[in-house]
Amino acid sequence: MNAKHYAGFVSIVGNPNVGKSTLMNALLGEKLSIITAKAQTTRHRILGILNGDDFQLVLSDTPGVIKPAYAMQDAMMHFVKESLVDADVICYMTTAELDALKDEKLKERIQHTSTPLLILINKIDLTEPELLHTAVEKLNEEFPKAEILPIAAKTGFCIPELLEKLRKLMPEGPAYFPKDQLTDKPERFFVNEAIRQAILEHYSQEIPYAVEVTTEEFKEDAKLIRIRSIIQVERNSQKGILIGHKGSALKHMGITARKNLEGFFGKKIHLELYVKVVKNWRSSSQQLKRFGYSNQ
Ligand SMILES: Nc1nc2c(ncn2[C@@H]2O[C@H](COP(=O)(O)OP(=O)(O)OP(=O)(O)O)[C@@H](O)[C@H]2O)c(=O)[nH]1
Ligand SMILES: [Mg+2]
Repeated sequence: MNAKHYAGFVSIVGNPNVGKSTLMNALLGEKLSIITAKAQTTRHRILGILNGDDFQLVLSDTPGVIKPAYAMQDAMMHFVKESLVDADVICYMTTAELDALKDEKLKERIQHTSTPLLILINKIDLTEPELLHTAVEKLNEEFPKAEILPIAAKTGFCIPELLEKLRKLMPEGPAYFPKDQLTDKPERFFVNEAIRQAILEHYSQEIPYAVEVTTEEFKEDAKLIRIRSIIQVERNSQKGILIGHKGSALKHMGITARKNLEGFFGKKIHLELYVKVVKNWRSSSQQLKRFGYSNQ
């Protein structure tokens, strides 16, 4: 029998912290993207590939939309726009507070898109019915062609329904990726992300935003993975804060990072971390290229 197969790209876009990465992980049933309570957690377009017998959904988790203040953020916004270009469905995620999208042009582009558009009102576990009702009315006016769906990515509310809708919106066609592939990113990317997640959780203010992690060594044997990673910061003062008194801050964060990595890889991890100053890397096109933000 010649069974039909459906495949396509789903772009998840919206303001920082609305729950885009939580949604991607919920749809995948995997902890692929890192999630934190801080805005601008995601910096890249991360593909999460959901495979079924007769379908392949290629989900794009993207950075939250911001007004770029330096070159790294320009690259982040490039990833968002790029994900819209090849989308078969756009999921525009918001909360019932309906905070304005930080890029008016991007909002207009989404409003006038010819691509099927789902508007996801997330975090409805925290939302008063009155506020949700007002939000749906306002979104209906602003996006007359879109379908609006209230969800709670964190609790799983309406996630199976959303998945069903996405599957139905996929065009007929062959898979884009091998059916056993989960993502487009290499192992080391997720090592860097697991460490960055620990940094986001352990340090406040500007430190997490001034940090980029790279992994120099990843050696896996039957029982253990040995990882050596470098945490790059922009200035000496940031290096001091990261390391802390007699190395105590780095040590504490390192324990969390190791646990994150053990959770991700399901294996014992030996982790070595070093801190290095790379002056103003967030504004240097050469450094950004080295860190994988060159896609402009
Ligand atoms: N109560 C509740 N919290 C949620 C829900 N979805 C996400 N969150 C929380 O919202 C925060 C941000 O979630 P993320 O998934 O990292 O948000 P994001 O949109 O990917 O953020 P950026 O990558 O910074 O743009 C985290 O603390 C999540 O646990 C939800 O449905 N309900
Ligand atoms: Mg995210």
